[in-house]
Amino acid sequence: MNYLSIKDIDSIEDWVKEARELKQAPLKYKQLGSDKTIGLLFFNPSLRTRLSTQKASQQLGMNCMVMNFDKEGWALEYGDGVIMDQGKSEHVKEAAKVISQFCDIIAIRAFAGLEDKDLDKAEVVLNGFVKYASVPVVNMESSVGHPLQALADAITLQEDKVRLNDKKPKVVLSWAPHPKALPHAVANSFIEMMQRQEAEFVITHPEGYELDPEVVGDSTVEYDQNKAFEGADYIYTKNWSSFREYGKVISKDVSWTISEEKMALTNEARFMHCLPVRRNVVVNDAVIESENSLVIKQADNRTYAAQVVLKKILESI
Ligand code: AN0
Ligand code: CP
Repeated sequence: MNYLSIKDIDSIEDWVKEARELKQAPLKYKQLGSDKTIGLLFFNPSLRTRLSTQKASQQLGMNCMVMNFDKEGWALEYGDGVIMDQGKSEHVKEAAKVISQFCDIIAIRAFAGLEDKDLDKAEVVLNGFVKYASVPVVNMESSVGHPLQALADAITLQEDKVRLNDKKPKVVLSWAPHPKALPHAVANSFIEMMQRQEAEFVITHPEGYELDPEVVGDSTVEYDQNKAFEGADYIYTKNWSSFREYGKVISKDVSWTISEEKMALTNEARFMHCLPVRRNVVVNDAVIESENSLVIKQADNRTYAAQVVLKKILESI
């Protein structure tokens, strides 16, 4: 069993329930992973994913090895039949097989390059490992998805929404400005997760920031951020670069920054963000520091999202 996208979850409701049970008793399955090893391979930086996945594996009794592949590993080739006389020292065909001998599970972080849409959609790194590894693979944010984040977000929403007394929540995914071009992965997986929730779900962004139509499907898109925020119970904020003008920053419009004035348009909405976040660019200090900010809880739930995923994989091997 691999965990590559939200599609690998058979029942989000059941997984969230199980994650919340693990949160109550994190060491209950300490025997399950004894004598098993997970290898976390990072091709990009991380704080939360790295520490929460490590912690989750340890709470399941596993050994955990972490490798910053971009800095410590050989530069990998992924193409078939390539004459490797340039910068790449090793092929994923060997690397994945070798790592599979040391690890019972391989987890990979490899962001989108944001230069070539087709290359990113092909998930060259993640799928290279899936193809040539002989052990299960976990996605710790790939070119097009961040399913551990979206599962943690589902847990956070489930915990918080009790305050709404069974009212169907209005959840808004809002683009916000950012100086650098960022990937679509977090937004994509959040959308895929929300499409499977009982909620009124609205995506809002400036014109030109439409996400992959294959992901958005028939989800509602509202170009007027103020209108989208009306009556919202949750504002989930994320910057992403343009998908159409692939990887480009086409607007840094600060009127999209999440401010107290914007939050005042909502139904006392809770503010959510996956972190890391640039303060006073994406969200103002007052909003992220307010009592309605869930960002620290979201990060905490990353441990239990990872733990339920690893538990299910361990049970399958
Ligand atoms: C990354 C992104 O937007 O995909 C990771 C988020 C979890 N963020 C940055 O690069 C700032
Ligand atoms: N949210 C998240 O994945 O954070 P890191 O990039 O710090 O792991």
